[in-house]
Amino acid sequence: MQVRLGRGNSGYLDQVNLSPEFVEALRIIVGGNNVLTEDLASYGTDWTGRFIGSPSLVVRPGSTSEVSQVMHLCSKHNIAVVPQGGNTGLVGGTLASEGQVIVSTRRLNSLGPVETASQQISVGAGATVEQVHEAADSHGLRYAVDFGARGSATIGGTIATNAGGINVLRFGSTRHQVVGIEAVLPNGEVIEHMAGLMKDNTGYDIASLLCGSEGTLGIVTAARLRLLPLHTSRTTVLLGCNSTDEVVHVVQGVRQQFDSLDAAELFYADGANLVAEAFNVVIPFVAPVYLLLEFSADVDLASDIERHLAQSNFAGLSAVAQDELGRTRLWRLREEHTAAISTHGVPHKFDVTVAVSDLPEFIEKTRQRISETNTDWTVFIFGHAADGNMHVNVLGPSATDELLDEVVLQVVAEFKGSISAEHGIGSAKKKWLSLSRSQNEIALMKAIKGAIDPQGMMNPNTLFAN
Ligand code: FAD
Ligand code: 2HG
Ligand code: ZN
Repeated sequence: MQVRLGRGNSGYLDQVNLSPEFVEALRIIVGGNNVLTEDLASYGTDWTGRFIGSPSLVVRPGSTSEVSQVMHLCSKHNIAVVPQGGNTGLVGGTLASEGQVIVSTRRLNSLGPVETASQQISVGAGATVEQVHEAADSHGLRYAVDFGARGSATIGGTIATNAGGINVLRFGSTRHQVVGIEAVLPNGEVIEHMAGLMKDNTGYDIASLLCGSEGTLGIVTAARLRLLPLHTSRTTVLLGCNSTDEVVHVVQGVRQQFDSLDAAELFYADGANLVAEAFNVVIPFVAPVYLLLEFSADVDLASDIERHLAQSNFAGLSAVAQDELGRTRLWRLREEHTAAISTHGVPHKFDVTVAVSDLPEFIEKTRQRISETNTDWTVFIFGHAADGNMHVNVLGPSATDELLDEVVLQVVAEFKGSISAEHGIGSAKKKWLSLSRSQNEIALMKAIKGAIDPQGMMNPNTLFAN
């Protein structure tokens, strides 16, 4: 059973039957081919298949001006709007009810020139993360945000979720890469602040406010992004560890020793085996816990890393890759977890953070509480070890089950962690927002939302439970 949305819960904004005049006015703005009223399943269902909405219409504007006109029209007709980029989000953040309109940003996919002097690029919100990587790479530069859904996730979506990924420990999350923003407010007004000045203390930081706003404040239409020098040498190391304690110990040592550490990813034998079976990926050696480390620098670091591990008494097995093929082979073991789990059913997903030093105890307690709740459920844990950000995936409970969510998120609260490290609150976790944010904070967020979106028309099923 999936979580299905029928009639919306945003009050007077839901008009289950969109008027022919409204639909015709949209067609005039974006062209008839870009107003879809049938076969909306790929827009209406989330990546996991757990959240199924029932949008009445999808509109695909091709420019900022078209987005502005669409928003003005929706506001005039009191129609709720759900922004959507690549639809790779994992928390039901693009779930639209009947009578609501999905604004797809995928046609806003322009890529400006890579500006090597400023090391910046301006891109449309619909450009994918991978397109930005390719553009930067061709100029000896690099875009710091990276993760498995790079081929489909859009820059607008990554800004709206403040996406994290594998390189946060070295370069920060999406928020830290955004140096300029263009967005359309619910009433159709355009906000543009794209100069990309490195120093600019002229009042509130609107770009930062939109980072993590999950489509509840407006539609990001373009962004200016910081790029970084691309190092000449990359070294990827897979370590076989005996315990989560050992992983934490190795990560701490490596971080202290190497400022060239880009990524430190943890996964267990059960997840590695699942990936190996699902996608025919070779596991180089058997271990209870794996730690995947990646370093980039302008010198070859392989022997330094080997020396460091020997000096810190690391006694497990390891595999090293410095070429693209070898690197990809090792990374698949980690990155294909999400897809491999989905081949066995529709999971419940949690993306949580606790203090890195608490990881061993947190993981043990989470597994214990879940098995006390239901011994038939299967649990996979993996994630970004240096950030204390674990992904807990559970197969077994029905999509609408809330007991599991309650159990896992309460453990997170006991550890004073965050119930969303990187995917956002969406519709999946809005009921539990108060576990991570105080009543005063939630009231302030609602006041900001009310000031920018007084009609409550932006993504009404996301972030706030009421
Ligand atoms: P969508 O899914 O379309 O939308 C996500 C949210 O952003 C929704 O609330 C939507 O309303 C809003 N939104 C989208 N575009 C706009 C816009 N232009 N303006 C305003 N609001 C907008 N996430 C991570 O953080 N780290 C990871 O490591 C990671 N790995 C992943 C691996 C896989 C295999 C998959 C499937 C997903 C992964 N994700 C990860 C989750 C997902 O890719 C990110 O949340 C991503 O940022 C979503 O981008 P999108 O374009 O698909 O957004
Ligand atoms: C990752 O780190 C993503 O691979 C997805 O954030 C996590 O599938 C998940 O739960
Ligand atoms: Zn992640």
